[in-house]
Amino acid sequence: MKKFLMFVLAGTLLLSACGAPMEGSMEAKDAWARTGMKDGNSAAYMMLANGAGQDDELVGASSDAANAVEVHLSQMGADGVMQMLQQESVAVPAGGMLELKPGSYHVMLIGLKQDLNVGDSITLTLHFKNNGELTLTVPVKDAADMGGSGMDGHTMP
Ligand SMILES: [Cu+2]
Repeated sequence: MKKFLMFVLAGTLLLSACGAPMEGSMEAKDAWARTGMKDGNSAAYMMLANGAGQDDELVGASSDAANAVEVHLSQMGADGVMQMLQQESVAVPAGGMLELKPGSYHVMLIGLKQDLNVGDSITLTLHFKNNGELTLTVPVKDAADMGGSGMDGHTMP
């Protein structure tokens, strides 16, 4: 019986080793989220680097910090008003990067369950088509400290 257990354990270890990606995987860098008020909205930004050997897509996100989490793209509408369009999927090519930043792609946190103040952090899970999930601890920062106060995308370096 003991021998059988050892065998199962060894098999599990082997399996998890083989399940690891061979050429790295999806990484998120410099993640931060905007301050916000309970019942209001916030947005999270980061740089995604696809170190895996295949193209991937960001297909959604989830967090228990908000009632709903969506992937959005901000862009200037024909009427000169900034619009946010929900994205079903955003490509992250193999060996490439996807930058989520003010005025562009972002993870929208809709209906915050509590105030987000500078120094807080939230847990955010990104869902990918091929690389599964990536769970991040995202610090809350003042957008003004991050080089831009608005969503216009021209004030970020
Ligand atoms: Cu948005």
